[in-house]
Amino acid sequence: MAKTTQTSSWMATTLHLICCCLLISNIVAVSRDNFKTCDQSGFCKRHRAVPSGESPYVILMDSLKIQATNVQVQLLNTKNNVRLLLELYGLQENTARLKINELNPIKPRFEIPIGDVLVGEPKQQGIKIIDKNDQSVTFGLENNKVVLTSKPFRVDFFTEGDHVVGVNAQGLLKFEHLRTKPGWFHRVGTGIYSWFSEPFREPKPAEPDNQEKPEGEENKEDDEAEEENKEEEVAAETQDQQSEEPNLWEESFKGFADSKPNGPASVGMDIGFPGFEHVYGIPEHAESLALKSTKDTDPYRLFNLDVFEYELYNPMALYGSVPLMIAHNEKRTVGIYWNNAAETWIDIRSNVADKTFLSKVADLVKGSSDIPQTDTHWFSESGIIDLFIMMGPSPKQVFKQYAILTGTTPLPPLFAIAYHQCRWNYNDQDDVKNVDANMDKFQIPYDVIWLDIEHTDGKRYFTWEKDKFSHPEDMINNVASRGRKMVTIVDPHLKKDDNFGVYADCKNHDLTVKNKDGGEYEGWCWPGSSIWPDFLNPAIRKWWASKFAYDQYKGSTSDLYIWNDMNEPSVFNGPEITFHKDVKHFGGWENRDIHNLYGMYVHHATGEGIKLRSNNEQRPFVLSRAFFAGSQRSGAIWTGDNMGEWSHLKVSNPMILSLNLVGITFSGADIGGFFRNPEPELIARWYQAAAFQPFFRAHAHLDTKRREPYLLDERLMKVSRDAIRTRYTFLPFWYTLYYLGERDGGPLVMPLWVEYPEDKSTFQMDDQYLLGTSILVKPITEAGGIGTTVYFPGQNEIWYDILTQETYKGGASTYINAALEKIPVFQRGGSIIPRKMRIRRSSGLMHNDPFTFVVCLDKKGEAEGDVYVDEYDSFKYKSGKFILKKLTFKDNVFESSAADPSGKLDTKEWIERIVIVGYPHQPKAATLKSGKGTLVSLDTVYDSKTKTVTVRKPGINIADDFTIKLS
Ligand code: NBV
Repeated sequence: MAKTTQTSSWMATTLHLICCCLLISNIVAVSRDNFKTCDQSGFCKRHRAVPSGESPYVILMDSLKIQATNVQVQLLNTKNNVRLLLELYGLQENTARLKINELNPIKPRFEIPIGDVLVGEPKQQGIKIIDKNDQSVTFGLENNKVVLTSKPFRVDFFTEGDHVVGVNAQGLLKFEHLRTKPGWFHRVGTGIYSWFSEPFREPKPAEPDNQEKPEGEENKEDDEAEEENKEEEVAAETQDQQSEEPNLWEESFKGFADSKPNGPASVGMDIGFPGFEHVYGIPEHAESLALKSTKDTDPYRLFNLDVFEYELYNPMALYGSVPLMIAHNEKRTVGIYWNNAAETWIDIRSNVADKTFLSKVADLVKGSSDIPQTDTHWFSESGIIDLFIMMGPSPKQVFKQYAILTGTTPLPPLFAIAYHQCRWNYNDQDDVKNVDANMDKFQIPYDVIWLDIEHTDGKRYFTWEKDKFSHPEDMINNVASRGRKMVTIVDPHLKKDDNFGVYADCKNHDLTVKNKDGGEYEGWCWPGSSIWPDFLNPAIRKWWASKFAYDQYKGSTSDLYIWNDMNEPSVFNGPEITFHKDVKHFGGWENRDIHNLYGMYVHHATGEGIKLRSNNEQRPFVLSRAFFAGSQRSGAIWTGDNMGEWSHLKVSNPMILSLNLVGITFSGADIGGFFRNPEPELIARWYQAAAFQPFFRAHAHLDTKRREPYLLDERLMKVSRDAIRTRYTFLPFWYTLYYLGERDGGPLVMPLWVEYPEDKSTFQMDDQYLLGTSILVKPITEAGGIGTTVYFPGQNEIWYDILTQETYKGGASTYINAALEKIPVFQRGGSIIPRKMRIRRSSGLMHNDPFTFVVCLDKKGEAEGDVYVDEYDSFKYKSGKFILKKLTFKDNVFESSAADPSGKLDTKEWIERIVIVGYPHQPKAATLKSGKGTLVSLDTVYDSKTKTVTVRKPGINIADDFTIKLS
């Protein structure tokens, strides 16, 4: 046993060394052939080969059952006589749900448990029949119309009269029904299945019915019909299988066999967006924000994978998956969410982008009269079709509709949105002490220092390397004495070592993922031979959460938080560096069915652990690499192992925007790039960009040169430090955005079209973005950059440079000089932003600091904004311990009033100054009137060059309502 363990860690170390050597010699790029192309994936090939044209599916109108909020009807595949059940639900808030499953599956197909991705059973909403004939039936749902057409089968969604989504309009629906393996025991004759499929058979799903039947007769008719259906199905089945391709019952990739015990089980369908030229979403890909046609490439792939040195601008899968796509045009926005956790591919075609060169020339000459259209084709390896159609019609309504389904990002503790200093690895507790001291010496604020895998005892998570981290609690307490926190990494693979308590516990209680034969699944990862807890099982998630209790995780304290890496999961010796698809999870499901959920469950269970250890008093902070729809509820994610290259800084913008569009708002990229030694200028420019992205962390590979910001030359150190300090001055603004994000959903950083939906020139823009609705950012992402052209959106807007207060007119582009010291960031006229201008070592030391409100006036001389305040780390805001103020400036009066009177908080925070930019003259007086009714005269300073009035020391507590009148 001991020998095996030693050999395994030796192998893991060797593997690691090989990677590192290749890395140092700079000869590694993504090892493409580790990952499947569509051609190497049986179901991908089969779905791509479905010819468009008349669908073999027809609706059996006789089977239509209409209820108050939904309809059910059977679909018949006229080629093989297999029947499907279609359910269409009207949901609240302009949303519809279309579910397609087998009518009589020989065993249940996987559906994601309610509560795991969907926050609950979606609330249904009444639908009414508008029209019905032999061929079609039309329903009304709020301002929308849904038309089900029988032959060939298609479903069309109209909103306010416009056709916005067409389902199966191209006839690509393909539903591989579960079947018994043909061969020796293949069933013959009528209705008897082979012995080996029998043990798996589960009770059939209840038949939907709204018609009463005489007692005793209820099931008879159905049973007979069912039996008949089966006979037809079965007769067609053999023929069906023969006409299909090989690899239905087993497949292999690079020598890895996939036993596919259930045979083919994939589902796929086309979804078209008439009138839409642009679609967005479906992260994670290192790709532009506006998705591209996949005519000449593989489809976009969603399959959580650990991709070493990923390539840019291609559809390959990465660490996480969110099957949400958003289509937008000048008039409206729609979203579709494909609720399926299996490997999924999405093809995109556009009648605009896919035009030939000649027809593009002809369009230029004659002008094009074509209505743009984007057609997409989705297919997943197993599960069912469960499609949500969110009909907006505005971008913000789509975000809300999706937030109702899958939830929002909970407000993080304040430290979590400040600056994080990470590296693989801080070597020992002295190293931690030195970095901490140097940050102070160079007056660079930071909140969290991180420890990567080397801090553990032989990659046994929850333990400490005894010599290097002999006194973890002292180390954490020392850091915490300056208001800071620490994070340690806890990966989901557990070293196979009976002396390692967490492993032993997992093994003894039989909590691991199983291989196809039911034994413990074993694979290779950092610790050598490892096992993986089966996070699909809610009880195992609880067990995992309990491991974060202070008496279990020895050396941890309430100032220690967690990082989950490798949770796709990464398995060094697995196919595509992950689990075999036929490994077994809780409930008998294969990894094939649930793959994209695993990482989300790890993330979630870890967060629960942090809550549990504090009796639900402490807000958790957990960073995860893998994610799925709904992961936003568990906290932060990052874009994985990027590179220290300018191109990776550039792509971080669209990647984070894409994540934000699909609700994963708390996201960021490794500052500096994880692999390679970035040039110092790149590091500084990366700090500037990341200071305006939601998750703000520097990180670097083990073999890179040290690059803490204080190690840069003086000029670049100052540039980086200024960027970090700027982030700290904006923390109250970020914090307010996060709060509103938890309440309302929607992105924190967003493409310009979200706020200016009619402005076509923004539809493909992803190198500049908005932070909330008030800040416009255009990071410099080019080596030697000295400026950039910024597009200022909004015909009627004025934009103010946040440093110089220079103004720029909306609806035009302007070249902005941006030497190294400058971050092109602008505040919108008409907005008020809360900031704290006293720079300290950490945000923890800023809790009681006073506010500055920056008011930028619009053309009418008005502005508005919000400020949110609470205890910054507890859950008490949920029971009313908070302050939310509406801030306005109008008719020369600044006003702060309670925006949510249910909130109350005692705080020392007060208002230090109000800066009003764009004010035409020096006011004669500024008079403060607070709730007590007393009038106090305040000092003002006017800068005529920048047209800025600074109202000095209102001195009033942030909790109080007040006005300040300028005259
Ligand atoms: O734990 C080591 C690294 C980590 O630093 C990085 O951030 C992760 O994305 N981890 C991947 C494993 C090794 C990568 C080569």
